[in-house]
Order: sequence, then C-alpha cells, then structure tokens
Amino acid sequence: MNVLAFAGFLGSGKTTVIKNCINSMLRQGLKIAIIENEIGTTSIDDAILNEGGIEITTLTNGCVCCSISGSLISAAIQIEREINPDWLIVELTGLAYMTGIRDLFAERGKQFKLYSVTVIDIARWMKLLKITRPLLIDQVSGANVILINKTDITEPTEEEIEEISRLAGGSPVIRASAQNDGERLWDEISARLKKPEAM
Ligand SMILES: Nc1nc2c(ncn2[C@@H]2O[C@H](COP(=O)(O)OP(=O)(O)OP(=O)(O)O)[C@@H](O)[C@H]2O)c(=O)[nH]1
Ligand SMILES: [Mg+2]
Repeated sequence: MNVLAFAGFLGSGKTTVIKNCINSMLRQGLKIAIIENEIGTTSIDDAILNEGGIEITTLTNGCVCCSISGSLISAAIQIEREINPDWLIVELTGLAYMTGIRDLFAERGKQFKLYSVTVIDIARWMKLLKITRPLLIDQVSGANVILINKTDITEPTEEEIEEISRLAGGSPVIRASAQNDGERLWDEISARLKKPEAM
C-alpha cells in the first residue's frame, strides 16, 4: 500500500496541505484513507478533513514516531485489509521525527511504500530552527519532498532556500501557499514524489 506521510512543525500547514491534496485526489478518482496522529485528545483536524466521506483513523495520546509506533502499524495494516486505498495519508504530529517513521515502515519490508512530505512554515523557520534544530533537520533531511509553505505572508530569503536545500540533501524543494494554491498543490507534490524509500 502506498503511504504518504506529512511531517512539519506544529501549525506549519500540514492539515491545510492535506485537505487540498485530498480534493485533487478525489477528483482523480483515487481512494484515500487518513491516519491523524494528535498529541492531545481532541481533534480539530478531523473536522477539517472529514469531507467526502473519507475514512479517518485518529491516534491520540502519543507520537507515532516513538511512544505509540505500534498503533500506527496496526492501524495501517487494518486499513489495508479493510479499505485498501490508493493512498493512505498520515498526518504526523508536529513533533514527529521522519527518520522514526521511515524505520518503522522499513521494518515491514515491501508491504508499504512510504512517500514523505515535510511542510515548513517559512514565516517561523529561522526562529524555530534556533529553538528546535535537531527536530527540524530530521524532518527536512528525511523527506522525499519539502514544501516551503506560507509564502503568501513571507517569501523565503536566498539564504533560507540554500540552507533548506542543503538540509534536504537533493530532495526537491517546492515553494507554496497552502492557503492560496488549492488543488495545484497535489500536482506539484505528486510530480516530485520519486521512488519510495528503499526497503
Ligand atoms: N497565511 C497562510 N496561512 C496558512 C497557510 N497554510 C496554513 N495556514 C494557516 O496556518 C494555521 C495552521 O495550519 P494547519 O494546516 O492547521 O497546520 P498543521 O501543521 O496541520 O497544524 P497542527 O496539526 O496543529 O500541527 C491555520 O490557521 C492555517 O489556516 C498558508 O499557506 N498561508
Ligand atoms: Mg494538523
């Protein structure tokens, strides 16, 4: 099963990006299921994403990259068995390490093909990098595609693009506004998703 995981710090725009992608995917006739990982117990994101009758599984009370990793895999196995979607979309918590997610799916061998996107809030990038550098570096260096988001409010500087590209280690870097780009986002992302992680 194809798995598309979205990482990115708290409030970077993951849900907004996913919502736009889902609209495009549904229009293309693709079957989708979603796993939402939330740190708290209430899920605002579910309400935002719950359009078009898509199955949403919510995993709360821990981060699937570490403390509740087993529940991510069991949920994915159940979704594959019961829904068998074209894409299983996973919204990670803002604190999830992409390397943790890659290792987790890699342990399952060829069962899952993991593709990953990291969303960056460019308006807060420099500030957050100072506070939580190892996490952001992991999220950027571990993703197949990096989406520099919120460019409608802040254009990235040349230095920022250079640093993000360097951290991305060859993975494509896209500039976008999840707020304004709508369904174009999925075209931009899907065109750049390469082969899944070698497993
Ligand atoms: N100006 C602007 N605001 C955006 C953009 N994308 C998202 N937002 C806003 O940023 C806030 C957070 O967006 P979400 O999509 O909920 O972010 P998230 O990464 O899912 O947040 P968490 O799941 O809480 O970590 C919301 O108020 C969005 O409307 C964008 O491209 N431009
Ligand atoms: Mg969200």
